Amino acid sequence: MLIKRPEDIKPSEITDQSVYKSRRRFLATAVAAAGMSIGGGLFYRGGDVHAQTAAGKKLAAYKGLPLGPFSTDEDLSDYDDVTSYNNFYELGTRKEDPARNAHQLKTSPWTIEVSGECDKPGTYHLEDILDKQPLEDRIYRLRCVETWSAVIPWVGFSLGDTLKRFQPNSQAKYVYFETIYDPKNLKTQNIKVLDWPYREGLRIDEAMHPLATLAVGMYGEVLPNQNGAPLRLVLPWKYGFKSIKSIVAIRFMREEPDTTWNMLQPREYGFYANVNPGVSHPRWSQKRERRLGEWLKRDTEMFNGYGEQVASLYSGMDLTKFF
Ligand SMILES: Nc1nc2c(c(=O)[nH]1)N[C@H]1C(S)=C(S)[C@@H](COP(=O)(O)O)O[C@H]1N2
Ligand SMILES: [Mo]
Repeated sequence: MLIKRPEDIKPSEITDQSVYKSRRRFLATAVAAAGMSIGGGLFYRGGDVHAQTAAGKKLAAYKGLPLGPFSTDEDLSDYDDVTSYNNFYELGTRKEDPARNAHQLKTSPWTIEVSGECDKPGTYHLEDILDKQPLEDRIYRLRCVETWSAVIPWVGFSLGDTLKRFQPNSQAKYVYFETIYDPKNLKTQNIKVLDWPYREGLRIDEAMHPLATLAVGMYGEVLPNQNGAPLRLVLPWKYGFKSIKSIVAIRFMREEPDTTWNMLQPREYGFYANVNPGVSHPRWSQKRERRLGEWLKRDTEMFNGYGEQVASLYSGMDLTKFF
């Protein structure tokens, strides 16, 4: 498969997103005129945005994908909000920094170093991984620990199926991920705001869950750099910090790996980080959340609303202890 990276896309080709947005604006205006309310993202379903583009126009990178498992039909968050309000400390620590510094991240070429308890370790090109994985539109919620949330149509594929290709052995109880370390270009990595590189981990059964996603795009397009290009995790039942961006290394491990936020503040951020309105962050309640683009807060759901799918992973565990 030929992967379209942002720098390969000519300006004349970047039409889909603007068509998508202007169409939404048009419909929003029409509905407002009719005296009704409207939510975001009523019009994006499994790639049909692209069917709406004018004939002959270049289509976005990822179109007409099947809808992935457990996708929500809630209103989508606005593309502009999702790409301008980010946590990505490699590109700066304020929410507006990652969009502004996005150019600091060089996403081509991109390789992923696979190591540890597996039979097929090695250096894999991103293209090679993508060649083997059927892409889907996976419309999942993302809930940040700072109590904002979003509904995003990710373009992604199964983390578990990808990991199986590397043939983890019976010692592989955990899997560890690492983000790019490139202080020459990623200027914030010259400051010790955290112990670079950013790192995350999962228990192997969590990683094998069908909701666990590797994403390469969103809204039918290649991932913008500020959202974790070219390859990131999406774990919709966990707080956002588990969804590590711009992954360059995967390691199968026997022991629970170190994880960035747990290393920084173990009292505040646990290894599991499952969305749980019943367990407060020491400095704030986790009971409510604000959807990007909305004013009123809404109640946060256990496991971010994915309890039916994932609760069994944690049966018998005290989730106030393993937070
Ligand atoms: N490498 C890396 N990954 C990261 C982060 C980061 O700072 N660096 N921030 C995390 C946090 S706290 C959140 S809430 C999500 C935000 O993803 P988004 O910007 O696409 O909404 O990315 C996560 N992944
Ligand atoms: Mo977060």
